[in-house]
Amino acid sequence: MVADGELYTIEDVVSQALKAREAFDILDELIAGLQLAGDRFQKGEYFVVDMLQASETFKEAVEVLKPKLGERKTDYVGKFLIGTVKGDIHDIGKNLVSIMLEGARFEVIDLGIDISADQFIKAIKKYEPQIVGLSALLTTTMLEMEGIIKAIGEANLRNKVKIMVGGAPVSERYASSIGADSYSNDASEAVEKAIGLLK
Ligand code: B1M
Repeated sequence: MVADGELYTIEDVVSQALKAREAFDILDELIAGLQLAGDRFQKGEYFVVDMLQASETFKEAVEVLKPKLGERKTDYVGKFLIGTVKGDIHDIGKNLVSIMLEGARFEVIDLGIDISADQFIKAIKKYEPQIVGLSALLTTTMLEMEGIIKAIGEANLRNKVKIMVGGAPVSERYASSIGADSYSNDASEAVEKAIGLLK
């Protein structure tokens, strides 16, 4: 249903499924649906608008799952500033990371998409987070991460924050080559590693 962009019926179907199944199992299937949409796009069977419809359907479904994925609690363990880097408008993975972090009692400040080094720096000064998270989904925009980390250093803020990077094209090796403190492959690993970074 996600791959086919069945926006208007997904909510009912996911609500029904939740009565019998675990939220995280359903989430895995929803992600597989997005991947299928991406494959169709790569083969030229889908236009951008079809991927957009798939992602809107995914988001609608996640709204139903949200209370089961991570309940928002307020006795925070730490502050996590997150954003998708400049030039990149993909936010589904970042949003999942944020939901799971909130479930693990992080206060999450989500700057949104297409965020420049300057915007990250202003937000670090304003919110004073312990961890800054950078997300990128394109092989072109992941290169922005290095510049953002450098700029944070030039603003004399590098020793005040830990930096985590993630997103489909990013790897552990790339993360350490650009001076990030941590890399996570998915949202649950991001939570584990964020807790580790606080220590
Ligand atoms: Co785009 N897109 N897209 N897209 N899109 C991909 C990424 C692509 C792989 C599709 C393909 O060709 N097969 C391809 C990238 C190719 C490349 O760079 N190698 C691509 C392209 C080319 C594009 C455009 C350039 C298309 C065009 O316009 N010609 C364009 C770029 C726009 C831009 O950003 N400037 C574009 C646009 C879009 C839509 C707007 C239509 C839509 C995004 C909507 C939205 O996000 N609101 C979209 C979508 C939906 C996709 C696919 C289909 C799905 C992405 C997704 O949400 N995955 C994607 C194909 C695919 O992934 N197979 C594709 C599910 C999500 C849960 O996974 O984001 O990886 P992910 O997040 C994971 C982990 O990576 C990790 O945890 C998350 C949860 O487990 N993670 C972190 C992510 N961030 C993290 C941060 C952390 C830690 C972990 O710490 C801070």
